[in-house]
Amino acid sequence: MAKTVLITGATSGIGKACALRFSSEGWRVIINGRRKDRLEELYSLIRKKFNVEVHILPFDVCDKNAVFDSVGNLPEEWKAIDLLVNNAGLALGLDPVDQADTGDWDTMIETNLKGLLYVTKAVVADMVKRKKGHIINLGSIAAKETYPKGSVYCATKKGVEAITQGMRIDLLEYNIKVSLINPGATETEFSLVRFKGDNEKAENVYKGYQPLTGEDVANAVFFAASLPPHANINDLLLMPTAQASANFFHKKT
Ligand code: NDP
Ligand code: 8X3
Repeated sequence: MAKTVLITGATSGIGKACALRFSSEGWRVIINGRRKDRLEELYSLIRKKFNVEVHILPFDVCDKNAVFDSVGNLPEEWKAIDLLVNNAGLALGLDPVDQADTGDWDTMIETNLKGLLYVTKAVVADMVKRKKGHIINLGSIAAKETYPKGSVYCATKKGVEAITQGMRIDLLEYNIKVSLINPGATETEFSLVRFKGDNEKAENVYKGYQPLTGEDVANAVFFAASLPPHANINDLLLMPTAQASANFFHKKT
């Protein structure tokens, strides 16, 4: 029987690459995001390329009722989820605390922390019953090091790290694995979202060196999901070779 993965934030970047990677390996995939048109495109692409089962589950992870309704009302054949990839997330703005937009803070905290918690609670209930499952959370180098002008985004990822550790302890008795994958700079729509559509600023983030791709991160997520039942990746930091830490890059000028 093919395994089933639910991936949040599969309309772009790392989440989309995960959906393609898992489906290429024969997994059944449940794809989430707010942009339904993109989910429909991805649905068609996966069906055409890999001919595996796909289920579209559009919801905003911040909308508690939508999360619990969507997951609670999954069709019977999609209810048993083997793996949850908590990937939906974002940074908004790159500003010192005295100048940052409080609305940006709210959205990052709502999405990266509360959204991840709602989806986990909705999905884990069935894993607990079945005493089986795996949750992979997307952290970041930002969970390991706070960088200038990024305090709240970094705090949310530090929070994801703490939540991951807590979940691992709480879910231990139910045989549920909990992993954290922390990428460094990865070229996706992340910076375009952070800089609110400013293409030039977004492109500058990845100039002069080779960043990770969504596929690089999806490979790490798939590796974590592929270990035998007795082994778990607790915490993995995956960086571009040209990035030594949050702030040290070897860039060609
Ligand atoms: P993208 O912007 O390319 O993708 C983000 C995804 O999250 C989109 O599919 C978006 O879908 C989804 N998303 C955002 N908000 C919500 C929401 N409220 N409800 C549901 N889905 C949502 O960025 P990445 O692929 O780079 O980011 C994926 C994860 O990886 C994030 O958690 C990010 O913090 C983390 N990360 C990224 C790094 C990078 O350098 N790119 C490095 C380290 C970690 P939609 O808009 O359709 O809802
Ligand atoms: C995204 C990468 O370096 O902007 O988590 O925090 S970074």
